[in-house]
Amino acid sequence: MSEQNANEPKLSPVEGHKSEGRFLRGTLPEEIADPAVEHLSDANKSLIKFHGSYQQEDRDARKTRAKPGVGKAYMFMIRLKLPGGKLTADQYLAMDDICGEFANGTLRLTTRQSIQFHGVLKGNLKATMAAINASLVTTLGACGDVNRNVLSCPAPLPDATRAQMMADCAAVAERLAPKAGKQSYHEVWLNGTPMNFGDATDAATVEPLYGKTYLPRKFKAAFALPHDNCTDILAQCLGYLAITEGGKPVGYNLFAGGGQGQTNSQPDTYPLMAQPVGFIELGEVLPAAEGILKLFRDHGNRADRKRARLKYVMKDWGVEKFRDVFYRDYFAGPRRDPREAPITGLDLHHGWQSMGAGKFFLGLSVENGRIKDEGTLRMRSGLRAIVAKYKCEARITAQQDIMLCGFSMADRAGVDSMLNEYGIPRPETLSQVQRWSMACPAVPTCPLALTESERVLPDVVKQLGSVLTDLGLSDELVSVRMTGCPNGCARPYQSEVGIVGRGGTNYTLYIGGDTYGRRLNAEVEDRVPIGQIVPKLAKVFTAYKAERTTGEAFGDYCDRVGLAKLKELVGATA
Ligand code: SRM
Ligand code: SF4
Repeated sequence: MSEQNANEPKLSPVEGHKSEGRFLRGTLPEEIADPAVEHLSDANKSLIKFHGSYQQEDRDARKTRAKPGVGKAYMFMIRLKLPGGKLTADQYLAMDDICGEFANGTLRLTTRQSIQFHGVLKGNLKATMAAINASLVTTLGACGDVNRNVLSCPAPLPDATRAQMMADCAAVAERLAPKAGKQSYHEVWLNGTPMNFGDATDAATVEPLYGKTYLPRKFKAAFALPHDNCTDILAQCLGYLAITEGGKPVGYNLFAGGGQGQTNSQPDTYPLMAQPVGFIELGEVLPAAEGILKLFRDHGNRADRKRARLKYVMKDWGVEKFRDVFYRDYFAGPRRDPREAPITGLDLHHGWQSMGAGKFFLGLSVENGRIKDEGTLRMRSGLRAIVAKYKCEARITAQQDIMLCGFSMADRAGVDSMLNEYGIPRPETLSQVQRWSMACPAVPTCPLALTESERVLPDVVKQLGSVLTDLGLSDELVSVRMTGCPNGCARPYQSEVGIVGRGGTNYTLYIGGDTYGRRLNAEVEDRVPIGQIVPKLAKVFTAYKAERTTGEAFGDYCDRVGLAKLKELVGATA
């Protein structure tokens, strides 16, 4: 166990798993190889997350497996680490193969520009990891108490700022990746040479940023543009907002301390928006990333995992102290005030758009990020066929959507006809509310889910779409995000409508965020039965239609009229 002063709060058990885990190895090779081990020990369950995998169970199977002697249907989720959400055509096709061979036949695009495989059996874990790595994609650090997938606007538009952001995104991902942990990863999954780190090893030499106990909790970073906040940077631990002069990138406004998750039973947990720290020049991107990460490593809470995020360091210290400590102890460059650069937009990057030089990309809306074949909508087969035929690059957005990139003008008609053949809707044919909606996976895979999310949001969105059409509001941009618990994986606290699982079929209703991710919404009513969500929202939209000022967005209207009026409109019971 790591050494601890008697006056300090007791460390969380996960700190023990990390410090004794020999740089993420634990006894994973042994437990994974042993067919008699049906599920992992607690320590290995913690450590496997750093390798990009979670042990889960099929919650749908609980009823049929309730008989004595029949255990849980254990399975694993695997998450890729894909900085900026980029995949070559061959990598995309390999991931499609893998989901068919080893997982549940679906690819799940995530809110952090990645892909998850669900339903991988323990006996197939190694083969799945090997197949992923054979495509030169890793899963190391996709989960766990390290820097997670780094986000950047994936749109291949012909502008120097996005290209700079993508390069900086890759550089930050590489710099903040585990080093000794990478050797464990190789040993566990790829039959690499067993590590030889004795207890006397200087942790800071082999794992220079993290040491042997890594971070107190996960760490998240993203790049965005002021006119296109498609990565929701204010929800991140670390955000880089691009600053340009004369159309050229010159640096970034640095933000820190954003995050969404909260816990019902713990009122000192809440979503927070990231705060501006200062302006950095382009050459300071990596020192700034390291500095913020080390500040978190040293000052984050290692006793209470519910309060272990960087956002609570920011909240508890206040932004002035945070800046003082960062510039004094963690950043060698000059202290500069943030530049004036308000966030003014968020682009979903849907439809056909020019990449310049005669090339085009196509942004498609993927409902809740789930690429599957169901009925006449054969999204998985269709995307596969298009990628195989045109060898186009795939890019995943932080809004759970996908772009296919690199077509010529002559290719476009053929691609459009393949979309028709496979029943894949063009985004412009979908309702605005569907395009702007997201849901987390929740049941049946997520062990933390209190309610359904991904499987019920389509119906809610359909009903809401009809209400908006009847009110003549179908062209308005309204973001609706649903999660199966308050952890906030679909970032529901900064959308115009947030629907958060409470238990059974009841949800907490949040209203009044902003389509561009600049403001938190507010809790309007708790424990709303799912069937009442749309009727309650209809009342607010009716009032919005009657009372909005010219050009006023729905979220801005709700923010202006205030919580008391919103509660009255929905008939909140408490
Ligand atoms: Fe998340 C835990 C899914 C983005 C906050 N998240 C989980 C787990 C792994 C459940 C678990 O711990 O056992 C979920 C797996 C469900 C499943 O069956 O797949 C899960 N989170 C997801 C994804 C797949 C949701 C999605 O619809 O895409 C996203 C994967 C992103 C990725 O590729 O890396 C995902 N999670 C987020 C985000 C959004 C973001 O990062 O921009 C958040 C809110 C931002 C934040 O971190 O504050 C988020 N996830 C959480 C939390 C709350 C953490 C906290 O501070 O309290 C948990 C719970 C935890 O870590 O203990 C969690
Ligand atoms: Fe699971 Fe909750 Fe995240 Fe949804 S929000 S995936 S239910 S942890």
